[in-house]
Parts: sequence; C-alpha cells; structure tokens
Amino acid sequence: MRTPGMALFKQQAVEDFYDIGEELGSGQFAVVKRCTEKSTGVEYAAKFVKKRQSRASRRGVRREEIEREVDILQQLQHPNVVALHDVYENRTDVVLVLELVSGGELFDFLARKESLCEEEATQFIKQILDGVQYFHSKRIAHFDLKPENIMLLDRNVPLPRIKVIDFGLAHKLEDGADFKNIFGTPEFVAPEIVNYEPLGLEADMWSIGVITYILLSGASPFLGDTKQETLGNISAMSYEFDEEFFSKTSELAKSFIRQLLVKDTRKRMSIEDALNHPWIKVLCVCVCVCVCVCVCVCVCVCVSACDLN
Ligand code: IQU
Repeated sequence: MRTPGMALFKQQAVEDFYDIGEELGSGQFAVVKRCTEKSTGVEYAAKFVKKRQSRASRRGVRREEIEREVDILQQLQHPNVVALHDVYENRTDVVLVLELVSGGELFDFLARKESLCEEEATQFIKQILDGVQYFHSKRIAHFDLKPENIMLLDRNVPLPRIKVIDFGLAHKLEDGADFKNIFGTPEFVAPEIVNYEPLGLEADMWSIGVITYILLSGASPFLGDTKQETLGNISAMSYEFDEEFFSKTSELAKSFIRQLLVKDTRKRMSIEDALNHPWIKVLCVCVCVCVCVCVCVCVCVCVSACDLN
C-alpha cells in the first residue's frame, strides 16, 4: 500500500518494456539481470529489489530504504558512477533499470593480470576518487565502497573506465544531523562505524585506503579469521605494510594509504586532499604525458608512412 508522500515508480510490468535476460549478480534481497529495452534495443542491468511486505517481516528491503537509493541515484550523473535509467514496481519488487557495466569487477580484472604497476593502479584510484569527489560534493556518502562495488565498463581497452555501483547504503548527510548506525562489509568499514560513532564522508575515505592497500598488494590490511577479529583489528588500527607484499611499493604510495587509514576522522585525508596527494597527481600526469607521447609518435609514423607512399 502506498501512503501520501511516497515516491511513485512506474506501475506497469517491466517485462512489457524490457526483455529480461540472464542473471548478472545477486545480493541478500536483490537480483540483477541483463535486460534489453524493447523500443531502443539498448541493454541495461535490471536490479530487482525485494520489498518488505510487513513491518514485522525481516525479509526484503524497507520501502524508505529503496526510495533513498533511487532518490540518490536520480541525483547522480557522472562518468564514474553507475547511471539510473528507469524505475518500475510490482507487488513484490522495485526494479531499478541501471546502466549495464559489462567489464566485471575491478578485482576480477586484477586477479587475471600478472601484476599491476603503480602507474596503472593510480589510473584506477584516480577514477574512483573522481566519482567519490562528485557525490561527496553533494554531501552523499556511499558507506559501502569495496572492490565488489567498483566495476569496469569494458575490460578490453588499455585504460578501462571505472564505475562505482550499489548505493544501497548511501546517505545524503544533512547539516547538523548526527548520523550513526550503518554497517557495510567488515573488512572495509572505518573505526567510527565499528564504534557506532557519528558518521560522515570520512568513512568512504577510509574504505578507499583499504581498497588501495589491496590493489597494490593483493593482501587485506585488517582481515582476521572472524568478523569479530577483523573489527578488533580496525578498532585497534592494527595493520602494517608487510615486506612480503610491499617490497616494491613506493614510499609515496604508502604515505597515501597511511593518510587514509587514520583513526581520527578530522585528520584523515578528505577527497580533495587525496586528489591533491603527489602519488595521484604526479603519477597521473606521467601516465597522461606517456599516452600523449605515444599518440604523437604513432601519428608521426603514420604521416611519414603516408608521405613515403
Ligand atoms: C550489478 C549491480 C549493479 C549494477 C550492475 C550493472 N551492470 C552489471 C552488473 C551490475 S551486479 O550485481 O550484477 N554485479 C555487481 C558485482 N559486484
């Protein structure tokens, strides 16, 4: 039943407008399927979110939470953030028709590669930072940044485009509101989440620190044998740069991670600080210069080849 003030999603059957294809992924209360818009032939990813049927039920997602995710996605249009195309609902589900991101998760891509040099890593981190800067500028916190939620648009290009997905835990932070009680995946959550303290945009910055650590080493900084042990490690700030994994990593990269994995939220790097960190600035400029030089050389070779003919 709908009450006044509730968002109205399209009440027609999504199947009338989209051909629904194979399953792409699933979560506790959602399944994502490939779909094709009948009128245009364009492919999307349809996320079927199970609605909670009664107040007492523990299954499904509360309507206000689904509306929050939709409301946030509707505010976001950025090359590094998944786009929302359409929203339908029926008795059991709300269906979010999202941009299709075909290149898989960033970490599957990395797992297939022999190794990732820092220049390549910064190209990925920079795109994550660009996406995060965009929603942080709107005071939107994601609260669930982790490798599974970073996807590649197309894995078969030299510098794949990254998309941040899954805004199911995201919140728009209102001024003065003291925001607590959100819980993402233990490995990636900030100490203020573990300790049920007020939350802000800083929690995402911590997660970026953990993601960067994993990206460069393949190891996870706080992961314990149990959930409790992991949370204990986070709260105790118990992590190190193990020589086994970090012997070839630059001091600049470690300083970037160190300045994100800071317990005091006021001393942790903000998104602007991270974008201005020399590891990101210097390496990204280097890669851009290299790409430009390569393109120039290719053009020169082509032009001279044409002249010879
Ligand atoms: C998924 C979720 C949200 C958007 C997607 C867009 N394209 C493909 C898959 C998408 S998924 O749940 O199927 N995969 C997320 C992998 N963690």
